[in-house]
Order: sequence, then C-alpha cells, then structure tokens
Amino acid sequence: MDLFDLLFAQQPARQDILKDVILLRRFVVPFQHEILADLVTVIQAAPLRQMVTPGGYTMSVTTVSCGDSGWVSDKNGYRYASLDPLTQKPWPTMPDSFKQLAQQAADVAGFADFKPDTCLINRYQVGARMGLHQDKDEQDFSQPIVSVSLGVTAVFQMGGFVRRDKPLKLPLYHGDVLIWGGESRLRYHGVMPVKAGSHPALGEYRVNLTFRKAW
Ligand SMILES: O=C(O)CCC(=O)C(=O)O
Repeated sequence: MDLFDLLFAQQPARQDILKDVILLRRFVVPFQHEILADLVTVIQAAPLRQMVTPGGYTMSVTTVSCGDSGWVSDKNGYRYASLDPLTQKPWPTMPDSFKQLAQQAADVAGFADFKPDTCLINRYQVGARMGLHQDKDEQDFSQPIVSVSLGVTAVFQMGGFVRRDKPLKLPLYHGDVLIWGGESRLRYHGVMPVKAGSHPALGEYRVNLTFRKAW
C-alpha cells in the first residue's frame, strides 16, 4: 500500500454528503485498469472536442459521449442526440466495464436498478471548469447521476435548487464516485477551475465520466 492509499484508507469509503448525495471514495481503484483501457478505445473512436453553448461561449472542457445517445450543445441548445455531430456516426458503444461500474456504484449508494444509457466524458486541463448547472435534459429524473473522477484532483461544487444557493465544496480525487438522485437529482452543481497537478496515469488531466439515463 503506498502513502496515497494509506491516507485514503483513513477516510470512510462512503460519505453521505446530503440527502441522496453519496460519495464513494476510491470506488474505481479496483477497476481502473479496465476503465482506463476502455476509455482509450472510446476516445479513439470519437474525438474529444470543445462544445459551444447556446450563448456562444466555448466550453473549457473537452467532451465526447458513448452510449445510445450523447449530450451535445450548440447554438440550437442543449440536448441528447443519437448521432455524433462531428462524425455523423452513432456514438461509440458504452463499454461493459463503464456500465457495470456505474450500476455497482449506484447500487451501493442505494439507487438499485440504475440503467445508464449514456456516458459523458469530460476532460479538464489546468484552468478548465464547469459552471453551476442542473442536469435536466434527461427524460426521467427518477434515475440518479453517477459521476466518476479520474486523474488530477478537482473541487466539485454541490449547490441547492436555485443557482444562487451557496454550494458545498467537495475535493474529488482519482477513483472517487459521486452519486446524486432522489430529492437531490436537480441540485445545481459544477467544478471549480482545475489547479495544476499530475497523476501517474492521466498526467496533467482530470477526466470525469458522468453516467445518466437520458432516454
Ligand atoms: O466533472 C464533473 O465532476 C462534473 C461534470 C458535470 O457536472 C456534467 O457533466 O454535467
């Protein structure tokens, strides 16, 4: 066990942050080799790209999706689309390792029967951020959101139900999984600008996998 593992072993693996907001520290670590290998396959099949918001702002994260649909943003709005607008092909299939990880994490958090049909991959480099927003482009809010953090540490913001509510700040480390649903499904959330760092497997990057049932 290295020092990093040892320090984390001192923290509870499960932390109940708010009602229906659960953090599973380092949950991915036993599966990380398969997850990272499958991540390579997905982003080789469909490239990461910077989307533009309906307001014309270029997002600082680069993104791509896998699964039955993918989240897209352009001047026409936010939505899920069955074809990748860049390649005009279906999005890469969601790897089984991704689906199993998301379902197991949801199960442990108390959301049995999670059926993710899309995974949004967000890559952050130094300074990249995600403003406070609600996930509300999905059809069924009874299904939770499962959010996996890999690589460099980031500070996640979990807010309330209106944008101005002061968010809680949660540092998320490599391998952490944050799940929110139920009464918290529509909480505002975001990520503060990522600070310079380095991770043995992901270098200067943070990668987030967000699993949702969109359709
Ligand atoms: O990167 C993260 O941890 C959060 C991503 C997110 O909020 C989203 O994709 O909607």
